[in-house]
Amino acid sequence: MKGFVIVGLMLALLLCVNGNQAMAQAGKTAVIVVDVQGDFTTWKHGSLAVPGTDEKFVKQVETTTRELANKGLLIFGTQDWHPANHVSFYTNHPGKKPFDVIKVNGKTQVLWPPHCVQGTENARVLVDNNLFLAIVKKGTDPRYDSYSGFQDDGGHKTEMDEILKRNGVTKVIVYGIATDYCVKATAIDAANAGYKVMVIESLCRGVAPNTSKAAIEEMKKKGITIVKDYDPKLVCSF
Ligand code: VGL
Ligand code: ZN
Repeated sequence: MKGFVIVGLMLALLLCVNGNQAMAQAGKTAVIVVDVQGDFTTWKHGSLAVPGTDEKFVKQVETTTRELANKGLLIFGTQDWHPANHVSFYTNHPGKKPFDVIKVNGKTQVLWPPHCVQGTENARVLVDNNLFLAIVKKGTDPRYDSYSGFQDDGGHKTEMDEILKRNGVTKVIVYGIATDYCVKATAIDAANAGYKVMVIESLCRGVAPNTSKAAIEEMKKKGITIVKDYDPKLVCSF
């Protein structure tokens, strides 16, 4: 009896150390690193720099992502990738200022400084691109914003869900920029699509403290697990 227990524990440990795909529970765990791009960072003096996004933060994201990749988790990224005439840029709305909120076709739209313009230096993903199985681009339609890595405001889906399913993923760990916009939208869409979701708070940064706090609460209400820090044990039991 004791022997069985010990063997069982060792097997569980082995499976965990070996990363993905435990025995009975089918389904793998993936990571979605959200929009860690130059324009969202103070490090690269981005046009929409989010507080607390210095080089140290980005390196911390990269180090943890590499560790998770080494455990066998599948790593995905999202990349905000706007055409120059994108609806979310205040410069495309005469008379408007950055962070003004307007209605476009009945939808609320925050107007941002131009950012993550396709093929510009600060649209780059700053985390080692070789870590990613795929980087999913979003916000490519000039007419619609897309905080979520799964779909835009027009309801057009990215390839994210398809790729996750193709890889047998049932659980996702989400972190990146910004807590109150793209991290929130991506985590909630993942939960709505049926994935089990965990968000690592210390690997996220938000545009503003109040909206970030509200975002954490909203995600919790959706059944998303919020953890403060990355801890290998938490990932094992997830
Ligand atoms: C984002 C505002 C505009 C984000 C993207 O990545 O959170 N925020 N576009
Ligand atoms: Zn954007």
